[in-house]
Amino acid sequence: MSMRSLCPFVGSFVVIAVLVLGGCLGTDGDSGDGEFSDSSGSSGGGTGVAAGSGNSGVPGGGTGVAAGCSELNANSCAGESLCIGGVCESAFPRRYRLSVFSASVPSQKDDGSAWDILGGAPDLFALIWVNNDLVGQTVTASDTFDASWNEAFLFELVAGDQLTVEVLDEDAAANDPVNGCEYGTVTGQLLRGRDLSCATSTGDFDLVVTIEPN
Ligand SMILES: [Ca+2]
Ligand SMILES: [Ca+2]
Repeated sequence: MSMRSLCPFVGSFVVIAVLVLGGCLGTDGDSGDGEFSDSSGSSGGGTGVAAGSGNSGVPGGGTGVAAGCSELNANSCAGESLCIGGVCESAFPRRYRLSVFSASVPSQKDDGSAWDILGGAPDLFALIWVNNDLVGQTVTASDTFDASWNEAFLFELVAGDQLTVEVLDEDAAANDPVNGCEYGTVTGQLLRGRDLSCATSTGDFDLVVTIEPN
């Protein structure tokens, strides 16, 4: 697929120190490289270590917490692993459930024209790509700038896979690309966060996506 210029985007969702790397497929040249201050090696995945070893105030991380990871704490496992049932498990290969919840899109195209002829609102749907394989497509939400889908898709991820969620405006002639989240090579760190949402820095586009082991 011929995509627009890549516009890296870092969405920081500081929910219990969850860091999510998301990339937007925008045409605006926002920059912002992923800078994870505590990417590797800072995990408290050891045994018996009280949660809250991170520097961001993990709630409930008092002493006396039993050994084991927490699915709510993206720092409680490390490397290419994620917390499943209180245990750090290998992230790959593994089957995942990706949920596409909603998207909000700009009121017009980048060139200032309306999404549809006669000024109509777009007809939005999302595509989920693993590498170059289409693994999911939502239904089309017609004539809206704020789509809600609440659809989930199951697929396997292996190490090195590239993941993208793309939003388009369905048209009779040719679909208009809108934007999306491009995650690049999927990592354990990305998956530990569970939240794959992304947004443009201008706030005129956002996409709410989650992923969890299935
Ligand atoms: Ca259109
Ligand atoms: Ca329309």
